[in-house]
Amino acid sequence: MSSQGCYRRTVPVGLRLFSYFRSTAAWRVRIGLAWKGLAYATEAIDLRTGAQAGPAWRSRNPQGLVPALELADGTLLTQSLAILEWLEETCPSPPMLPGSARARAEARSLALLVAADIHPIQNLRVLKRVEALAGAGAARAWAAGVIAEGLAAYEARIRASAGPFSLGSAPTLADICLVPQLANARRFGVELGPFPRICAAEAACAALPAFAAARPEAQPDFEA
Ligand SMILES: N[C@@H](CCC(=O)N[C@@H](CS)C(=O)NCC(=O)O)C(=O)O
Repeated sequence: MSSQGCYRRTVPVGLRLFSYFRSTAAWRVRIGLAWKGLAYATEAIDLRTGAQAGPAWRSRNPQGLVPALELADGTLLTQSLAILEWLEETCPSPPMLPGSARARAEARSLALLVAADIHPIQNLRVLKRVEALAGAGAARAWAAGVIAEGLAAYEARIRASAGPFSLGSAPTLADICLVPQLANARRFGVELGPFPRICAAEAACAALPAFAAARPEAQPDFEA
């Protein structure tokens, strides 16, 4: 874990993260920022009130989603994985990606398993549509089902790799996507017993200050 980060070396001052404490995509970016030791301001977009869909936020991000990271020059970066890759390129140390091209592909593949194949089909707007079509119970069952199916694949992918993290002795982009997704798994009642390697990776991450700082409970907009 970086104690000094590279804030003064390569990244301009004035980073502002548009976030929501419970957003798992924003949580990924919060881990990345903390991992790099970067200071930033938080601007909350309250998903419970629908602020993400209002004209004020959509005029900044037409997708109506969080997170977004505003740079000092006013540029707004969107999409959590794009933001994390920007952080990695502009602030390479400490790394979020492994040293070899093959290992980087594995880390990105696991990150995408979560961020592209699990999360988008259980996010708020999708669950609202499932609920409108089939009721609240169906939305919860839908979320639990797609998360459990995705985590089963993730568990199988990392079972043979040395721990304690998803891909060995250091956390990567894969863990940065995995940890927030597990909060959603618990929220929707997914049984995590069948995923011992995933739980071990989560426990290893929880011991790191960057992961602790990014938890929803540690955010300025947190509400129980
Ligand atoms: N692919 C996007 C996903 C962003 C996303 O779905 N964000 C959720 C919160 S985790 C959101 O803003 N949901 C609002 C909605 O669905 O209306 C990313 O990785 O940044």
